Order: sequence, then C-alpha cells, then structure tokens
Amino acid sequence: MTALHELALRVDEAARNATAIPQITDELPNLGIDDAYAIQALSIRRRLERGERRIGVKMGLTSRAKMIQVGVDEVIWGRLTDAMLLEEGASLSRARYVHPRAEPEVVYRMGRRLAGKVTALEAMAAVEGVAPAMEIIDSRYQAFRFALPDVIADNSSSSGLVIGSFVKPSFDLSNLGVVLSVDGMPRQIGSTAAILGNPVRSLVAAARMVAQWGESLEPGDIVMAGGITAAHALSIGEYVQTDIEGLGRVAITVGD
Ligand code: OOG
Ligand code: MG
Repeated sequence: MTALHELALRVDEAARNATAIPQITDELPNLGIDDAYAIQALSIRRRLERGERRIGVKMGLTSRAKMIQVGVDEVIWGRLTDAMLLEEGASLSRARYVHPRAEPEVVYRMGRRLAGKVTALEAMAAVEGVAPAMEIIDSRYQAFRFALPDVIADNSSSSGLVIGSFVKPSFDLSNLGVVLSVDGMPRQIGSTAAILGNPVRSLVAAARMVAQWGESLEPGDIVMAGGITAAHALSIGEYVQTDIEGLGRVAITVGD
C-alpha cells in the first residue's frame, strides 16, 4: 500500500468511526497540495467502493468569516456523496460525529455540464436550481485544528448536508440576507455577498478547480458554494435553522 493510500485509509476510518486523529502535517510537514487532493480522491474512492454515490462537490473557505474561524485562507473543494445527505428537518445523531458544526450555505444544482475556465454568465446559464442549505462540517483532526493540506486530505471537513427546496435562479442571488438561528435565537447573520462577493464566483471556481483534477460538474450535480458565516458548534438538543432571503429555510435538530 502506498503512503497516500495509507493516509486515505486513515482519514476514511476516522470519519467512519467518528474518532479524531492527529494532523497529517505533524508527521509529514512537507505534504503538498497535490498529494493532499490525491489522498482526498483515494478516500472518496473507498466510499464509492462501499456503495456510496457521488452527488456533487462542495467549495470551502470562500468567505472571510470561515477563513478567520479556521485560520486557513485558500479556497478549497471536496466531494459529496449521497450518504452525507440529511433530510430537511431531520434529527442528526451527535454520536456519529467528532465535533460537528453547522454553517449556512447556498446550493446550486446543475442543469448542464460545466468544467474549466468559465465566465459567471456561463456558470449561471448551466444552473437549473438554487436552494438554501446547511453544511455539517466535522474535521477529523483533534481540536478542529489543521493546516491547508490536512483539511484538503480530509475532504475539506465535509460530513453532512441538508438542502431546502430548489427554486429557479431567476433573481439576483448576490446579496441575500442570511440568518442562522439556534432555538429561535439569531446566532450568525450575514449575506450571500460574503461568498467571494457573489456566490456565482464560487461556482466559477468549482468548475475551474474540479477540471484541474480531470473532473467536471455534471447535470444533476449539486455544488455547495461555501459557508456564509462562521460555523456553529452543535450541542445535543439544539434546533438549528438557516433562513436565506428569497430562498427559504432549512432546519435540523441535534439528537444524541
Ligand atoms: C473547512 C471547510 C470549509 C466552508 O464552507 O467554508 C467549508 C472547515 O471549516 O472545517 O466547508
Ligand atoms: Mg462548508
């Protein structure tokens, strides 16, 4: 087994067993970005071999609030599978995660294929729907601390997602108000403009970044544009809801 396969196994097992591991860069301080994405791809291959299905990609660290919260300031991406989907309104099982956090996001659903260098206009023309969403991120690293190669290898902390109803993107999505509330109290407030100034730029970046790895955004794929505010650490018993102006609402409860 090569070193990259061994590291992919390590992050995959940590996710499966909800157990924290030390940062890979503690052991391999020179781990490069290309190797980190190779580890991610290998760990996702393990999931697909277990029968999970690819459903799209997530973008990460596309807002200042997120970059500041985790101390990494590069846009990253990760792969999504059907096993990560939670039903809207569902109860999440806290025991299945290491230290889960929820963050408000916007999700695009592709109507047409998109890959490589594209304009914002071309990107929007390929979108068939947009929905409010929350991502459940759960770093597999101890204390939710990592360097850029660590988080990339760990599939960009991807863990779960809950998606609301899709609507046609027939209006301007660039500056919609966003409120994440916990038990009815607003806890994080922001705007879709926090995503690179306009969330479509995250979609443009997704098309470019997946193409660097020989992949594309396919019809039916979803693309999560990235957290709009800092993420909220989840505690058992909480009711966590995100409202996005003009798009609607998604919610989960946190069970044990
Ligand atoms: C890294 C993943 C970032 C986002 O939306 O910015 C991310 C992390 O915060 O653990 O999902
Ligand atoms: Mg996210």
